[in-house]
Amino acid sequence: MDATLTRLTPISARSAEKIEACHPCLNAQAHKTRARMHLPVAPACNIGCRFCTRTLGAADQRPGVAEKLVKPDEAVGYVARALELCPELAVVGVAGPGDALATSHALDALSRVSRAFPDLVICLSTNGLRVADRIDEIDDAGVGSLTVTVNAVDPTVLSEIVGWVATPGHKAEGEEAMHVLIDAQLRGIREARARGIVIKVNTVLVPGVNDQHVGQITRTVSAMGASRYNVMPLIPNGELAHVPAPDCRQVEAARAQAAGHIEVFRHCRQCRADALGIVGGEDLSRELYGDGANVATFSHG
Ligand code: CLF
Ligand code: SF4
Repeated sequence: MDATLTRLTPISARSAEKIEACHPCLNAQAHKTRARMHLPVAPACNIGCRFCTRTLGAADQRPGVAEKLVKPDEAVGYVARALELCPELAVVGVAGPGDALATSHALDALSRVSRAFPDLVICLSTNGLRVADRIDEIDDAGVGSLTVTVNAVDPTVLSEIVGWVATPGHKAEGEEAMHVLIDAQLRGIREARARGIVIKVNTVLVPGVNDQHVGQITRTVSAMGASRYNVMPLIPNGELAHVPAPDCRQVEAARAQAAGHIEVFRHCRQCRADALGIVGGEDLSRELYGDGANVATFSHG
């Protein structure tokens, strides 16, 4: 194992090389030794994924669940407590319950955290609709790693996965709306990369819809500047509850399509929106957030 990972040396914010070496969702070695926490601060979303169900419940172990929503001015206190519970903490991220950029909550919270804890990597996971037009705020908040969920780069394919897209003052459906989302995602990836932010793309793999499309997705996002790729098997829910989840063979086939175009991350555990701990290890979220009422939630990692 790389000795630099076991020493848990501080990470200076926004050094792409250091972030890639120390981020548990970007590096298979760091995955074993460094922890991440999610602040469930994003209350709303601006697109309608057909598989998304923001349901009640603290018990489910899947994206889409958190114990409670946290307010931006509570974020620093939660991170301080998380560092006590989990000294391996290296990354503080927002991955839900809604979209991190649909409201101001996530960037407000992360901005406070990056100023209070400059050695922690700041991570943001989003559907990508607002990355390009909020890039200055993202930069100012100290975001070092960004995940954009790109489920298709073809509007026809995407319209089977996403029902609607809302831009300020306008909510649209159909392929034209999907084109708006894809265009925003690709511009966002390009602009974030230009700011030195490390970019991972997630795809929710929907059998029979985008499982033959992964090569095209990864070719496209890699050309825009993404450096990591993660296949997230569909958890059948909502309008796509009737679609069976992909099996291991289908997930591996998707990863194989991606492999020639981008580095593939293989250790994702489809975290909750309030996860805390080493990925795959003990989840400490109940110790951190366990005092609140349940609310409708979702996340996309
Ligand atoms: Fe969280 Fe996502 Fe940042 Fe990681 S999770 S916002 S990039 S710090 Fe990681 Fe969890 Fe998989 Fe996400 S294992 S769901 S890939
Ligand atoms: Fe929004 Fe994420 Fe749910 Fe899609 S999965 S509707 S982006 S919260």
